[in-house]
Amino acid sequence: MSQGPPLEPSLMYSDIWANGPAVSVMSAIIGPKPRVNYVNGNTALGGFIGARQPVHADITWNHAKSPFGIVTNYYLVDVSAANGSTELWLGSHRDTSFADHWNYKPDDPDFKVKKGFMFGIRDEKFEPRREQAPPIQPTVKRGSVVIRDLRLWHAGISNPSPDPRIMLAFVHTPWYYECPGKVALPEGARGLVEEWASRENNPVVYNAHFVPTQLDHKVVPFTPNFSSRNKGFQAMLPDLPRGFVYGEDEMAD
Ligand SMILES: O=C(O)CCC(=O)C(=O)O
Ligand SMILES: [Fe+2]
Repeated sequence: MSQGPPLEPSLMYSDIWANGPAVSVMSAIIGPKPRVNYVNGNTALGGFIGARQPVHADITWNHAKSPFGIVTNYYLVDVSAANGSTELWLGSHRDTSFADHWNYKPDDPDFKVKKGFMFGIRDEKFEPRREQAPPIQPTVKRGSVVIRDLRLWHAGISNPSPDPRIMLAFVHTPWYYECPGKVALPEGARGLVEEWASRENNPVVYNAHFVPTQLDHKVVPFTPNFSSRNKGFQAMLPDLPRGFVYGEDEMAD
């Protein structure tokens, strides 16, 4: 289930929405005052065996080969392979590009066979990688955060335990990247957001779209646009097709 955290200011805890140590690490990688462009969560309901997502990165377009996006995953329950912790391909972000993705060549006959999932890493790419560094399913304590590069290959794995596995996800980009992704928040959260942006230690800036009502986190639209609008940044991207950007391109059928 794709379901974000409640958007009620009294439940928007600063140690998750603006976690100091996580922001400190991210600021060292992508620059000061990281921008938050996306807030969501993945709940793997219990009682499922054998199902999995294809290996993918949360990217569907031509991207840079240096760090430009960081995801923080906060765990609200203890996780391990026993309850479907995310499969992670450690190090895969260090030498990857859009050419590793299926939709780099959408007319590829192999890709057409895979209709039903549009995106993901090409099989011929992840098999050699497995020989070098096979994927892991981490064991993580409730209340911990896993920080990962947006380019990292990973996959959701079904949760065979009886209880839901709950993980929150926040996507951050550098200030100069000009990412259009906005987080819909209630007007009542403006004070919190301003405080996080202006605090002395580890400020973090929400690219927020404030609405004058309460917001039901269960029905906010899924808008994962992590692309850059900075023309200079775009000009240094690898010479590859543009790919698909959510909210800007039509989904192929
Ligand atoms: O829930 C998970 O473990 C991973 C989900 C995921 O990677 C996704 O939906 O893009
Ligand atoms: Fe993902």
